[in-house]
Amino acid sequence: MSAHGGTVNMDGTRHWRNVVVLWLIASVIMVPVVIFLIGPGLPPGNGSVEASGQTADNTVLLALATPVALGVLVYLGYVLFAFRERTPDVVLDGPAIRGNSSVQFWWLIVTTTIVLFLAGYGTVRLLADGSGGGQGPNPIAVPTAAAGSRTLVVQVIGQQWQFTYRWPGYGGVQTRDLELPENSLVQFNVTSLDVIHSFWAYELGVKADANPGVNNVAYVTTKGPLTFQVRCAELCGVWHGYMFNTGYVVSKARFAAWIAQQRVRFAPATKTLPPYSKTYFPNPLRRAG
Ligand SMILES: [Cu+2]
Repeated sequence: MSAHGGTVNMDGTRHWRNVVVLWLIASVIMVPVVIFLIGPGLPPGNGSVEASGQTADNTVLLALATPVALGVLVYLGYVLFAFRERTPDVVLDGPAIRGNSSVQFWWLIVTTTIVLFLAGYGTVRLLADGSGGGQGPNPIAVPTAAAGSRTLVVQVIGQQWQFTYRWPGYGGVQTRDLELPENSLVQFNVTSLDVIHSFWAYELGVKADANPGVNNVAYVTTKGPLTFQVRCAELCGVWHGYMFNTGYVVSKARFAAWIAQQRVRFAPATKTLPPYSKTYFPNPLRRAG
């Protein structure tokens, strides 16, 4: 034992220094690999402004987690190697990590700092430009562009077992498919007619619960043309797995032609629909009232 708080072992090797140096080398190599090689491939991709933000957040989280994981792996690998049994029946033990007040102090400082930073980072990012999640009927994280009149409102209606889409800005027509114009701010108003569903437009970075009697608002800002998958992300009954659509982000001209065509096609059905509303109640109490 040395007098330097266990930094030099009985064999004279500076184990802590070795572990730290190995950890730094591994981190300097792997963090750029994560940021520049793995990060761009992380979900959900760059299909919308919100999706890009989520991919950036996933990259930040993975880049932060990498040195933490490497610290564990390097430490484990080092002790397995340095304190292996060289001579039969002679075990050279390393300095004890348990009860080491210096390790305990830095453990608390480092873990507390990381957790508090992540709590702050997550809060700030959740409040940034809509973030793609459902925010309930009164969103607090409204994209700055939403103040203008150019927000496209699309109502997403979940029911066992399909999504339909209602367009209050286009005569209240209800469609079976979802097409959106490129480079546009879209406000999804998500609700359900029966049980709890979840509207998950993966490549758009949007996921919002569809609850009966609730209007759940989620924003997305589309980029260029895109094919995206819509799936129900809440187990909603026997045909839950069948509840999906393929959606498209298209040019503004193509969107205008598509929605005009839908209005004509579904005109007879539109006449029989209840007026557009934030929620629809097949609810006996509401009917009785
Ligand atoms: Cu469902």
